[in-house]
Amino acid sequence: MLTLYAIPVSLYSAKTRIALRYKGLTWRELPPPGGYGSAEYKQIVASGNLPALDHDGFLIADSEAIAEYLEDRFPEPPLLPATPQARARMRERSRFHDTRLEPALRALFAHIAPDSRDPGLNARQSAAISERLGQLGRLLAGGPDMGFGLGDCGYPVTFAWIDAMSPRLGLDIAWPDRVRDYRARLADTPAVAAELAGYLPRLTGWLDSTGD
Ligand SMILES: N[C@@H](CCC(=O)N[C@@H](CS)C(=O)NCC(=O)O)C(=O)O
Repeated sequence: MLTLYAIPVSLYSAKTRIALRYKGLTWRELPPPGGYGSAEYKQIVASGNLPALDHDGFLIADSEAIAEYLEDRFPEPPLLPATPQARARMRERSRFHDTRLEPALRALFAHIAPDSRDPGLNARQSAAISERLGQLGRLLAGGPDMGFGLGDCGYPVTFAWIDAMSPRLGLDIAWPDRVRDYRARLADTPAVAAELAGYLPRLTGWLDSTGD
């Protein structure tokens, strides 16, 4: 049995659900025992991070480690291409999301509520996110083109966050044409469409609950 520890608006949990959906897997989802950040959950997952996956008693945390594990255990349909170079490129795309684009967005998370907004930070992160999107456009030009892969799972969720936060924080984001095209292609992927259909209302509901 696959059990995913997740909370409703967790960005990386949504990324992992896209991989699970793409693989056609079924799973049950539980909130972290004891609550988010609890000592009880840290007894299960040392880092206390979400998401974490329990597969028949084997527990693994971190969305990248989980996706690679799913690829090893459930190879069809593949999330990685066949050649070493194309696999490396797909992993590069994934790491770019987790270590470059998403952190530029995450820097705003503590400043979403109206009374904690910081116009200077919003301007700086608008520039940082736009720069990362420009870099992503250039990365995409180098392939790989396998329809959908491991490196694509995080982007639809982060793009949705950028959209949802832009009007609230007055972000000014430059979307390169190549990234717009990529985004549209991802949105047509059934696993992405299914995840976003449930995720977007939760995301906007949560943002509204912060006071907007
Ligand atoms: N690199 C990690 C990042 C996961 C992450 O940042 N998760 C957030 C929730 S979306 C979290 O657990 N934050 C609390 C913490 O880092 O202690 C992954 O890919 O799983």
